[in-house]
Amino acid sequence: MKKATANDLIFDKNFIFGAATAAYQIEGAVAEDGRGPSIWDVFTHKKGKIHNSDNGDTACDHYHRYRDDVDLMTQLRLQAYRFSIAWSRILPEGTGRVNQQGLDFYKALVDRLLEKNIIPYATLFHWDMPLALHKRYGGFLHRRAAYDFANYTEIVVEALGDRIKHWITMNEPWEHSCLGHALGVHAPGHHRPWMHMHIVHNQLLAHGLALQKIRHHSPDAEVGITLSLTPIHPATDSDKDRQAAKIANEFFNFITLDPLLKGYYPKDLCRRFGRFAPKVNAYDMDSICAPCDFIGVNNYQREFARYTPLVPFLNTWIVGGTSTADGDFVKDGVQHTSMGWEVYPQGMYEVLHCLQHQYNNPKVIITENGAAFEDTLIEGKVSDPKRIDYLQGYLAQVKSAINEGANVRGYFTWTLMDNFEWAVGYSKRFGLVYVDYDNQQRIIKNSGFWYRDLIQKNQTESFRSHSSNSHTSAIS
Ligand code: GCO
Repeated sequence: MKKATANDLIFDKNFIFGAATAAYQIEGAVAEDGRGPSIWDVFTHKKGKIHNSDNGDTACDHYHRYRDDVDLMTQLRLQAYRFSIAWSRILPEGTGRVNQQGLDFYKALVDRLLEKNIIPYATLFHWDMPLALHKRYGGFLHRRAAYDFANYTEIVVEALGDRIKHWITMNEPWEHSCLGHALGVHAPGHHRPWMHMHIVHNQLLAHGLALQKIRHHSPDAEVGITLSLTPIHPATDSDKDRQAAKIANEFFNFITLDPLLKGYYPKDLCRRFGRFAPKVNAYDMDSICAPCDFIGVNNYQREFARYTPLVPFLNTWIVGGTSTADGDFVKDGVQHTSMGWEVYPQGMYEVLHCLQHQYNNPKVIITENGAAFEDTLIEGKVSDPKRIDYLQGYLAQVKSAINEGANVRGYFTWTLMDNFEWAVGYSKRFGLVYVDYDNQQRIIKNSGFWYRDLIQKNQTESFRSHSSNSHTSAIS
């Protein structure tokens, strides 16, 4: 494929460039200033759950270093920053008593961002369920979590809604359910695959109820939800594998898109789950599919599906991609990241094309896209050409989709700085900024400088086109 040049990556003047993070992955300070524990605090301290027994106790120490981290964002010329709010910093027991110090931390962070003209995009749930609610009823296993989440949202929006005008309710409900509750490789580490659709449903309900609260308290705010969307291709051309890919797309992608944007769950999927399909009442669906302002898309790779009679409900198995390999390698001429994920920029286009044509072209913000590679710090520098190629390739596909009419308004790379990558701990580095965990030093990688230059070039171009437009109108 022809490589995109910087000129191919000039976007509309209102297009926003940013970077994303999540609370447990960067903050540390897990027992400070009244924060209550979350399921991740417990899970990471269980033996054998996380690579190298890593945990988020300190992470990037962002809780203490947020001022410097915002300065880094300024150096990168970020226009927006997506971060998440830790529910248990605000409500240490998940409900009830409010911890003012938790609110103060996010107020200070947001004030610093606003001072530097960086637009805050706040995610309200990025997988760190308060431990108290997990103990009380299993977190999103129970629909009570949706109501408790809405109350927590109300508290946050009342306190921060004057400063934050962009909200993301949930991050990747499918992954939280599948990885955490079905496969058990993420917190809370449960193995209840039959509950998967219920847990997804409860999170979508949480989104819908939170949306109502935000609309009520902050009518001028924009609200969206972030989904991880991964195109699934058939492993071979056989009819069975094609059918498997169709089911897998329903299972991975349409399971959230359909209810949010069409108001119902994929019928075939519900039939397959039978009595384990969610029991949906009309009120639930009205909340879930109430119009939100944007769909947040996370895309990293594609997957392949193969038919198998051995997997209950779905008769489908995912081959390639994440499940089979680890390490940064080239297979059949195709680069894979150090997560073992195939670099497949066209997948981004496929997702955006699907949203445009099958879902009535909603406004989209790419809320995550990025790659882990084996970065090394040599004489104070990190040269990471593969990450630059990755970002360039994916952004070019975003541009192609926009050229064909897709309604994409912004792009956040995952991630600002290397951080705690869940089950694989600190072994994988996704950042634009390298973190030396021995001394918490931050070093901007070459990809960070590349991204900064791209943002700057976009700003200059839009300034140029803006001034030439106003010139034209002045003489016409
Ligand atoms: C995700 C997560 C991030 C991950 C990233 C890389 O939403 O999956 O939002 O927390 O770190 O996707 O795996």
